[in-house]
Amino acid sequence: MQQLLQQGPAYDYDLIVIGGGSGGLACAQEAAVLGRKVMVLDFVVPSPRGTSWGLGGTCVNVGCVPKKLMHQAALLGQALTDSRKFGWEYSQQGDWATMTEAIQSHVGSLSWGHRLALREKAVTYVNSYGEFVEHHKVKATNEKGQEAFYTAAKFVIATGERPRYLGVEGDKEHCITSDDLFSLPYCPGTTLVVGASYVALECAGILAGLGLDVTVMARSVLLRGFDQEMAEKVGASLQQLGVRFLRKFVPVEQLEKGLPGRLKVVAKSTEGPETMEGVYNTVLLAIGRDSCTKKLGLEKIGVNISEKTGKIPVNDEEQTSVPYVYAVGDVLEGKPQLTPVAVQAGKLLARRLFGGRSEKCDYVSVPTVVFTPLEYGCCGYSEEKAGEVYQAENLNVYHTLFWPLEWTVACRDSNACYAKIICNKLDSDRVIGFHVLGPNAGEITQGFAAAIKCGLTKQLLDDTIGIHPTCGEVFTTLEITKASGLDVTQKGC
Ligand code: FAD
Ligand code: NA7
Repeated sequence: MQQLLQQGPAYDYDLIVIGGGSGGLACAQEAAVLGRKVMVLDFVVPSPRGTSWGLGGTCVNVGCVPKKLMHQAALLGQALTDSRKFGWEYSQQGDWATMTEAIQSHVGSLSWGHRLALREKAVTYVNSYGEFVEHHKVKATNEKGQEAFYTAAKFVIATGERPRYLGVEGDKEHCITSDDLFSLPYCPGTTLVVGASYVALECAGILAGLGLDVTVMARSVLLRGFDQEMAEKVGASLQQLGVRFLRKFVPVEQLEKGLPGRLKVVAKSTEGPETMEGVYNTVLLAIGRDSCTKKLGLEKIGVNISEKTGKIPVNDEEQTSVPYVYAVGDVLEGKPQLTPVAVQAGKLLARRLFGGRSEKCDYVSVPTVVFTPLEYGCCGYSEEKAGEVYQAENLNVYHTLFWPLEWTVACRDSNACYAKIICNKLDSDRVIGFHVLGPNAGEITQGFAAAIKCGLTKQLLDDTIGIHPTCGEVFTTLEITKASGLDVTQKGC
């Protein structure tokens, strides 16, 4: 009896993870490796258009993975154009169905791989929707509406987010979101992308890169939260690709279906009474994502969520307001919403809970990339934010436009690519912001992010010998500060 009391009540599992995406799977698998009895509940509510997918969450099924593969398809199209200058002769007909089938086949194999990995690690996977019904107890409802109940000592919420809709008549019926795009069974044709988030601009870039007629409707700035000088350059690079921008407009009226596959959109200016109309084959909404926290029964056990954002505030150990309930990934309030962040947080959480470790997830200076055809990579502060935190007079901003060697023969724009670092004069010119717009910016930024974590300064960059001829080497020879006002344009074709 004494022993039973010390052990506490017997639960079905040591840990139940709700949500089998990037964060949830990382946490569940690590806990299982550490010898714990673990269950994962994962359930995908189909999109209003009926799109659904398997285990693995957003990244694998409707996010990073299919997005990057379509980005690659768009880059290959551009490479074909360039290749003519290098003597290749090809016809340039892309086929939407072949592309999506190939991408979905890879996505399916990754999702299946996640199922196998859970089985190998003896994690119980249940394809059901989870919600708390009382302390330490969840109800799991499967596709057929059958219910089961499970208890656990600890819980991790990793339910992610889903795309938001406009709330105008006909939007759910007629519009698609990124949840639908990557497996769309037909070519979307002339497309209106609503929103100016990274998801919006990436989707616009992919479709334009694939040769479609694309318009972006942005109600205010591009890429809110990112460095605005870079955001405008990303916009300019999309315009060069043929993307049209309708700035400061929002769709306000009914999206009515005209002839088959033709949607009429009425939009209103955000600055005056002006309205405009357009007809598109496809309207893709990328106006933000809502956290999947509202139907989790959190109120039944007292887990606080932010009323405004629906997100879950946690302490620096990812613990919610209820001590035995933790949260990781996109549902977290105020944390970067990226797969590697969710994975790192999930893994470290399991190690702290069950492995006697103490390392916490470091959410500072997380690098990220916007995968528009001309990629934009960044790490650390935007110029605006650095100015707010350190005051503009305490910053040295080094910058240059650059012309990738690969672009010279192809005669591409000599002033589209841009490199910028923001350094703190009061701290040995330490690099506190890193920004690059150019080919393979993701690959470039990853390496410099490690250097920034090690305390990179301008002097260390100057002391680094470049790799020639690369785009990344531009950061080892930066000489011109913005304050000097010197010309950074490059001579082109
Ligand atoms: P998710 O991966 O979203 O997983 C949550 C899972 O929980 C889902 O399977 C969901 O169906 C399930 N679920 C929800 N509620 C319940 C419930 N009650 N019961 C059971 N299951 C439930 N990040 C990058 O790092 N790089 C990129 O290039 C990138 N590109 C992106 C592109 C797009 C279009 C989008 C939308 C996102 C992209 N992201 C990218 C972000 C990345 O996908 C997310 O940060 C990441 O998937 C978050 O992981 P998560 O575990 O929090 O949630
Ligand atoms: P964000 O970063 O929240 O951006 C939302 C964008 O959509 C932004 O440009 C908004 O403009 C715009 N928006 C929002 N509501 C509307 C309406 N009603 N009409 C027109 N435009 C609108 O969302 P993301 O799509 O990037 O998703 C965030 C997460 O997705 C990310 O962190 C990853 O996890 C994946 P605004 O700037 O507010 O004027």
